[in-house]
Amino acid sequence: MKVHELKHKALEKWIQDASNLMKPDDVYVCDGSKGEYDRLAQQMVDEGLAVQLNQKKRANCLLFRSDPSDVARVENRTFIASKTQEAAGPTNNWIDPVELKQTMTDLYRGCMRGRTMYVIPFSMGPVGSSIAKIGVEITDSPYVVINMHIMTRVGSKVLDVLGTEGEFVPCWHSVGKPLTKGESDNGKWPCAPLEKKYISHFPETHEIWSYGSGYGGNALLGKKCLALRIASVMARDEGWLAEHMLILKITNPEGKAKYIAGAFPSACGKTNLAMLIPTIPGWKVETVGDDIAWLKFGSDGKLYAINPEAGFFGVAPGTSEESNYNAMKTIEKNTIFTNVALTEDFNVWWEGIGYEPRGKLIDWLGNEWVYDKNNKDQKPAAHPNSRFTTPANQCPSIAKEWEDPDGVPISAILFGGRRAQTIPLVVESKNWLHGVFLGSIVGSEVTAAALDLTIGQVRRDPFAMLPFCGYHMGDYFKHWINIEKKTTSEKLPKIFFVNWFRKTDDGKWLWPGYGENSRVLKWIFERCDGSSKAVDTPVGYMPAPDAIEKPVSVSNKDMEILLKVDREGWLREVDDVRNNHYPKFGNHLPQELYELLDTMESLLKA
Ligand code: SAT
Ligand code: MN
Repeated sequence: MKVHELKHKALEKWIQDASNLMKPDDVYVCDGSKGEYDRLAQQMVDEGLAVQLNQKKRANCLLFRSDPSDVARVENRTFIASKTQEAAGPTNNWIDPVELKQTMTDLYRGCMRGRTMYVIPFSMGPVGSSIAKIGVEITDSPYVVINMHIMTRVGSKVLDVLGTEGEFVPCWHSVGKPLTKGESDNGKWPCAPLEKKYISHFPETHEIWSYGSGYGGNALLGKKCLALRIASVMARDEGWLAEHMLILKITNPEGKAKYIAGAFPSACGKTNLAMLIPTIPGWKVETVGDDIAWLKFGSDGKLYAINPEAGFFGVAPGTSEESNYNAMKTIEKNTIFTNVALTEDFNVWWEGIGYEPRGKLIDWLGNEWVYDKNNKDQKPAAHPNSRFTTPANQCPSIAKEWEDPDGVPISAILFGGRRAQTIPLVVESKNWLHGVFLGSIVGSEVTAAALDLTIGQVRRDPFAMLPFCGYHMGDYFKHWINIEKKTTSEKLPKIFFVNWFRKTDDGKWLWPGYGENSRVLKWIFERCDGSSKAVDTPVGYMPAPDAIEKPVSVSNKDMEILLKVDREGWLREVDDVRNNHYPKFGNHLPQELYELLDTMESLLKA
C-alpha cells in the first residue's frame, strides 16, 4: 500500500514527516501477508544477510548473524525521557525530552538513505479487542518487519481498526546505517556503534524512538518498549498492570483449571515454565504467554490476563527436547534464528540442545567451529543470548483460550529470579501487601540478556521490571499496593516467591527444575483451593514437610535445605534491602514496605 492511500490522515502526516527527515529511497506500508514475509525473507537471503535453513528439517526457517556488538538489549542506552528526572526515577536513565529529541532528530536526519522505510501497523493483543493497543513502527530493517510479523499482529486489518482517527503509539526505528549510492550491506548486519544507540521512551506523549540497534528488545518496539515501558505508564494512569510475566494454565487430574502468571527476569526460564510438561501424573500445563502479561479487572472484580504478543522470542541455548519439548516442536518451522550456530546440513545447533554437534559448524560470528570435547574453555558456537522468533500458535502446548480478548482469570502470581543461596524453593505471601513487598525485593543473578551488565552478579530486579518500568519504581510499588483497593482481597491472586536455582556450596543444583517444577505448581494450585498444607514462617507461608512430593533425584537433606528459612541469609537480605535497595527510591518508597521489612527482621531475630 502507498502512504497516500492511508485513511488516517494524522498517520499519513507522521509518516510523511518521518520520511522527509530520514530520506529513505522509498516508503512501503506493510500488509502483514505471507507473501510480504516471504518476499522480504528471500531478499535478505539474496543479500547474504540471512541463511535459508534445510527445508526438510526446518521448513521456512532463517538464520541471521548479528553484528557482534548488537546481540542483546543495551540498558545503559535505554532512556525514559519524562519531563522531569524524578518521574523516571532512580533506576531509569533519563535525558530531558527536548534535548533527546534534538539529538535523535540529528541522528535520524538522512539515516535511511539507500534503504526502504517500512511502515508496520501492529496490534498488541487480538486485533480489534477493547484491550489491545495499536502501534505503528517505521523501520529501515526488513529483519524487524518479519520478526514483527511473528511477534505481533501486523497489517491491513490493524489499519481498518485504526479507522480515520484511532489512537496509535508512534514507534520510530532505524538501524542507523545509511547507504551511499551503490553501496549495499554486503551481507553484514547493519547497526550503529554503541555510543550512538538510543532506545528512548517519551512516557507523557506515548512515543518510542529507537536508533542504532537491530536486535530484539531494542528494535521490535511492540515488545519491551510498547507492551512494557509505555504500557506500564498507561496501566498506572488507567488502573491496570502491564507486567513482565508469563501466563500458564494448569489443570489437575480432576479437570479443574487455574491460571498462573509469573514474573522472572530475562533469561530465567519463563519460556520453559510456560511450556512445562509436568512430571506428576495426571497434571497438565498449557501456555497462554511466555513474556508479557496485561492484567485488568473484569466486571466480577477479578484480575484477568492477556498475552499481548503473538509469538515467542526465546533464548535458544539450554533449550532441548528434555528441557522444553514444546519449544523444540514449535521451532521446527516458520522460525527466525538469530546468532545460533549453523550445521553442515543447514540445521541449527546451540549449547544445551541435548546432543553433540557433528562435523564443521559455523559459529554465531560466522567462523568455522568444530566441537572439542576436551577443551572446557572452548568459546560457545551460539551466542548465550541467541534467540528464536516463533509463532505462538505453532506451540503444541498453546491453550485454546490464549487469544481470548477477555483474558484468563489469574489465581496466583509468582515472583522469582536466579538465586544460588538463601531464597527457598517457594514461599506464599501472607496477603496482597506482603506479596508486593516480596515482589519489591526480588534479586537475581544477571544473565546474558542485557549487554552491559556483569553476568552472575546478584542485582535487585523488583517484579522483574527493573529494565522495563516506564516511570518511577517507587510509584510503581505504590500502584501495585493500590490495586488491592479496587476489589475485595479474596478476589485477588495469591502471591508466591519461587526459586528454582538454588545451589550447594560446591555449585551443584539442589533442585532439578524444568518439569519437576510442576510439584511446586501443584502446591500453589492447591493453596489457592485451600487444600495443601503450609507452615507460618518469618518470611511467609511455606510448604509443610511432605506437602511437596520430593523428586527422586533430590535427597531428603537437600529438600530440607530447599524448604528451610535460612535466617542468617535472610537477615543479610534485609540489610541489603534496607541499606542499598529501598533508599534508592527516596520518599517515593511506600512506607508500608519499610514497615514490612521491619516486621520481617524482628520475626527473623525472634
Ligand atoms: O531482547 S528482549 O528484550 O526482547 C528479550 C529479553 O531481554 O527479555
Ligand atoms: Mn523478557
